[in-house]
Amino acid sequence: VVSRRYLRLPQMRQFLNHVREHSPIANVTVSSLGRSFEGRSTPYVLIKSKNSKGDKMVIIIDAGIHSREWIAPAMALNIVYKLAFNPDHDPEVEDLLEKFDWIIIPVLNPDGYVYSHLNSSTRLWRKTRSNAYSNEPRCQGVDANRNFGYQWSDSPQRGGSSNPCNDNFSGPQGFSEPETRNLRNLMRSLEGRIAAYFSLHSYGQYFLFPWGYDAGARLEDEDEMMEVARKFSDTMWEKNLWYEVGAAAKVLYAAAGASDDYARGGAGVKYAFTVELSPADSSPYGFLLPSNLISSVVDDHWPAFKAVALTVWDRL
Ligand code: 0X9
Ligand code: ZN
Repeated sequence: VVSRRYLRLPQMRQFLNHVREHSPIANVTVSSLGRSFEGRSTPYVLIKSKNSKGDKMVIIIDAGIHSREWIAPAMALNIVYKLAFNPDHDPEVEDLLEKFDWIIIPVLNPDGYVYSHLNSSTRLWRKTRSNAYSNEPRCQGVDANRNFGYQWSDSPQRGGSSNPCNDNFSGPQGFSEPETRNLRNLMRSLEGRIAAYFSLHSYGQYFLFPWGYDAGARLEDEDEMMEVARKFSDTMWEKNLWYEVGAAAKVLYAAAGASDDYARGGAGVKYAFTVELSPADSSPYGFLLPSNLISSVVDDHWPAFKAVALTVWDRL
């Protein structure tokens, strides 16, 4: 693994620069998607196979939309590591680099991530750190996963809120926040090239696809999405980890303005998923997954991501 601890943002940036300079098998670029509310750059990594030319279909993986879900950025960084260094000498990695270009955004909400590392009283911060809608410190921030502009709604029935003090505050309108616009702009720039999108969250062990905005909305290709999703849960089950799969609003709860719905409905990405990583719902750890478990989470989950990517390739 990259680290047996949860990295802070500056350490992550260092790691990404290291990867850029030293990957033996891939051309790695590290750029910024744009700035956050507090002005931080949002690094993303583009990984292309060294022995291939031209633009391919892209797989996008993001994490850290919610700052307290630390295992998600850790998983994303380790995916960068697996792809750029292939430490296990895995022929599937070579294959996946031939098939796709990979874009990984380890922390889409850098302000929140930094804040959740500040001290133990801010550890469970979920939102961004915008102070545009309230002067009260405890009411800062927008829930970035309620702020994407597809079927955006701030109604509580759809998992949102118009109250800045609420943890699910949707913002005043879709894409009011720089953090969500940063991902939107990337997806726009790759129009037609995005084969799959994975948004990493925690916790509960759910592998979800759209729609999430309303439990009554059904994808016309839900059966196909279910087949692809089962690749993930079947592969996890080989590690004795149980994942529940299905449409987000049905399996979990309705939540409008999430990134998966925007990817599918706004950016036209067929295979758009939200992954609620470990621990399981029943675990007492919740968001506070001990760092000594990072390496097993990474090694347990990587095969399932590979399996879904390969299935997506077969179906393109
Ligand atoms: O509520 C969320 O944003 C996600 N769960 S979390 O516990 N990580 O906050 C689930 C989002 C699922 N996708 C949609 N509802 N579209
Ligand atoms: Zn989340």
